[in-house]
Amino acid sequence: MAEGALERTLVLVKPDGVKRGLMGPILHRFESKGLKVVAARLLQVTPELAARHYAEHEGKPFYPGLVQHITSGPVLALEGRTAIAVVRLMTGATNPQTAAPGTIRGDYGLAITPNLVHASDSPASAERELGLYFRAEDYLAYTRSDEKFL
Ligand code: 3AN
Repeated sequence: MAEGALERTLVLVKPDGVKRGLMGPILHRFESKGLKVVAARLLQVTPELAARHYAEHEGKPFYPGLVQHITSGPVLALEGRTAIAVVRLMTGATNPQTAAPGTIRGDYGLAITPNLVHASDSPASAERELGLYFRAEDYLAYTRSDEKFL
C-alpha cells in the first residue's frame, strides 16, 4: 500500500552540474527512485529571478556568489510520495565535503557554492519556488508504468 502524501518539489541542477555533464546522472537518480518529472525547463536564470529565489539569503556573505552561480541551469519539477523530504535526503548536506556518500552532493562535489543541486526544503518553499519557475499549464499528467509499486 502506498504511503505518504503526493507532493511536488522544485529541483534545480545548478550550472556546475550542467557544465560538468551531470544532468543525466542526477535526473537518473530521481527517476530510479520513483519520482515523476512533471515539468522541466532549461533556462537562463536572470539576476532578478535569482534574487527572488534566494531572498532569504540576501545580506549573507555568500549571497553574491550564490546569485552569480545560479544564473543558468535546468529546472525540474518532481512529483512523488513525500517528494520534498525524499529529494532533500538524496541531495545531501549543503556542504559537499560533509554530505554523506550516496547523496548527490556527497558523490559529486567538493565546493559549497557549486554544490550541484537546489531542492525545496518545505511544502511552503516548494509552493513558492515552483511558482517562480512554472505556470499551471507547464505540468503534464501521465502514468508511469511502475506507479502501482510506488
Ligand atoms: P540548501 O541548498 O542545502 O538548502 P541553503 O538553503 O542553506 O542550503 O543555502 C542555499 C545555497 O546557498 C546553498 N545551496 C549553497 O549553494 C549556498 N550556501 C549556503 N551556505 C553557504 C556558505 N556557508 N557558504 C557558501 N555558500 C553557501
